[in-house]
Amino acid sequence: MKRATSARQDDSQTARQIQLSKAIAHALRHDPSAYGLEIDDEGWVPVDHLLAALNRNTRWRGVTREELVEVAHESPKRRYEIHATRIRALYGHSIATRIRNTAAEPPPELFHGTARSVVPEIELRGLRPMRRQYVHLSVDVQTAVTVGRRRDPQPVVLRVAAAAAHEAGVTFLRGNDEVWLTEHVPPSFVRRCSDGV
Ligand code: HQG
Repeated sequence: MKRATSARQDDSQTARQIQLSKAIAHALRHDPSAYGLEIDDEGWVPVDHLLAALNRNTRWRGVTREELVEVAHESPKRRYEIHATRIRALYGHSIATRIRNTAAEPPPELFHGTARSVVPEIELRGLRPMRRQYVHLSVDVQTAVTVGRRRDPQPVVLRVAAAAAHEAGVTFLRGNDEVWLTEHVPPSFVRRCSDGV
């Protein structure tokens, strides 16, 4: 298999690294202003500002730049990107300002793992971003299962006809190598996956 599941990879981080990654995600995806951070329209903030913001919190007072950079670089799901002096989250945002990601041609099919309870609503209205800026889609079934297990021990995996949707005018944005983003997938492009789940 190409890679271990994300959940398994997460186990390779220490508890402290996981908590620090959660704090970084909270700052960069959900509530930058609570950390005194100003995020630009591509989601970037200076690493120094993020470090200073974390250091202001008693829990993260001792965090060094090296530790922060290591957590960001070694994030098993490639959640973050560091370029020169700046850092950003690659997906997952819920802040009001829309983050600009790169539009690209998606693979023919993408997958979405979710709870059994919401499937009828998705079949009716399509995939919606809910509390985030975008719908998050996985490149393979196994990753979608892992994502879905966050919500349901027996998740449903939905197959998205991404190429057909793209041809019909739906815009797809690249999050990272495993995650694609889009604003809405109409129900006609969503089907339950029968294989492997
Ligand atoms: C569901 C994690 C009702 C959708 C993961 C999902 C991912 C609908 C939930 C990333 C719906 C939103 C994102 C509709 C969608 N009616 N429910 N019409 N359309 N939903 O957490 O995709 O570890 O915002 O199925 O691994 O679960 O944080 O999205 O169950 O990559 O890096 O509404 O977050 O990554 O839940 O997860 P979420 P998601 P990190």
